[in-house]
Order: sequence, then C-alpha cells, then structure tokens
Amino acid sequence: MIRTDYVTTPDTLTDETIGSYQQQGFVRIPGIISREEAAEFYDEALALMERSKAYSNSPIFTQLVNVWCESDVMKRLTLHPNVGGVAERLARMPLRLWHDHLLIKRPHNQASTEFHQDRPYWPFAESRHSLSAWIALTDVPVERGCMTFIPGSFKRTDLRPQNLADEDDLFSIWPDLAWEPRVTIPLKAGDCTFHHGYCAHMATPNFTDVPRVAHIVIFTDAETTYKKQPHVVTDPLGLADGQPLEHEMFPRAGR
Ligand SMILES: O=C(O)CCC(=O)C(=O)O
Repeated sequence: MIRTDYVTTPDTLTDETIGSYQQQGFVRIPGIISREEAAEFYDEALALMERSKAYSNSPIFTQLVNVWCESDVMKRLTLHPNVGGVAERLARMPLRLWHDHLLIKRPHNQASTEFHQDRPYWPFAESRHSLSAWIALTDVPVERGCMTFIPGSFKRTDLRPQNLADEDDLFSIWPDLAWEPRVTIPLKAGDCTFHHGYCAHMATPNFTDVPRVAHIVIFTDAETTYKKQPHVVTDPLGLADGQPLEHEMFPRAGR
C-alpha cells in the first residue's frame, strides 16, 4: 500500500516525466520519500557503516552492498513500494530488484566518482532495461557530491566496463562524449534521480563537513537472465548460466 502524501507517486507521475526519462536516460523525481523518512534512513546508514564490516572503502566513497539483508530499517527503503512503483512506470515494464548499495562520501573526501556507465559491470545475458534510483538521504547540493548525467548517452551499449576512479577512461573509449552537454542535479533529502543502466554519469566530491549519504536501489527487467561472470552479488548464489534471475535476492519491484 503506497502512502498518497508523497510528492511523487506512480499515480502522479506524468507522461511528460516518463517521456523525458525515456528520451534522456535520467530524470529528477522530487519527494519519492518524505524528509522524515530520509532522516531516519540517514541515521541508520551512518550507524550501519559503524557496525558493519562488509564494506569497501576508497577515497571516492564507502560502499555497503545489499544493506536490505542486514538492516530491517534499510529493507523498508530498498523495498519501498513508492520507489519500485515509480521505477516500473519509468521503465514501462515489470522489474525486479538487482541490488542496493549505500554510497557515503565522507566529509572533504576530495574525490569525484568519475564518468561511467553501470550496465557493463553487471552479469546479465538478456535484460531489456535496468535503472537505478539514487535517493538523497540528506540534502545534496553540488558541493556535497550530487550526480551529473550526459543526456542520450544510454543509447551506447557496446562499451567495456569503465574505471570510475579514472576521469579519462570513458572518454578515452568514446571521445565524442566529452563534447556533449551535461546536466547536474542537486537534490534535497527525500528526492531522487533515476538513471538508465547505460546512462553516463559522475558525482562531484564532498567539499562539506556533512557526510553525503545516498541510497541506490537498482532494478532490472523482471525477465533478466544471468550471464556467468564474477560479480559480488551473484558469486555466492550458484546460478546457472542463462537462467532467469528468479531468486529471493531479486524480489519483484513495487510489491
Ligand atoms: O554516488 C556516487 O558517487 C556515484 C553513484 C553511481 O555511480 C551510481 O549510482 O551508479
């Protein structure tokens, strides 16, 4: 059951907004959750970072993958019916969860997340669509590490995985992309952006005294099939090459 007092719900999403996502490969969605919910999830995210050992740390960000399996509080956000419901309307197809991750840029981290596409990292044989909800759990102005997208870049689907620690990597394999316009989207707590799995994007460093906490929920076509290749999420599951991603780790979205 979705609360009806969110700024954006699957029912209030306009055809214009869906069309803009389909055309550009990203979209800003105000109020996907309330500010009060964002504050609760922010506190839990920072507490989880302290108590969890299962994270990776780099100058760019601290990353905690599949926190929905570790915290009942974060599970409410990852499986939030408003997030999954809006994702399905944007993708125009049934979706399932691929995975979540918390990405925390520590104060004054000095490091951008450099331009990359997400989809080349993922072990999918067939998937008609995949997209990420990047949910701001605190206000994220440009100087705290918000996202920048390159409109239309999702149409390029033939590239190898790109190194998000190397500012030149994506442009070295796609030089024309460097001359395309970019769109930078600061967000208030509770707002999110959705971006297509092939949309090129980056995030600026955190120049502020406040941790930048974003929770990213990634969805893929409900009929996605698995391609056997190393990935931290699928490695422990023993999936067979080519099988559908039907597993309790990948529940259907918006249910
Ligand atoms: O938040 C960041 O620093 C980068 C996020 C990102 O690359 C993603 O959500 O795909």
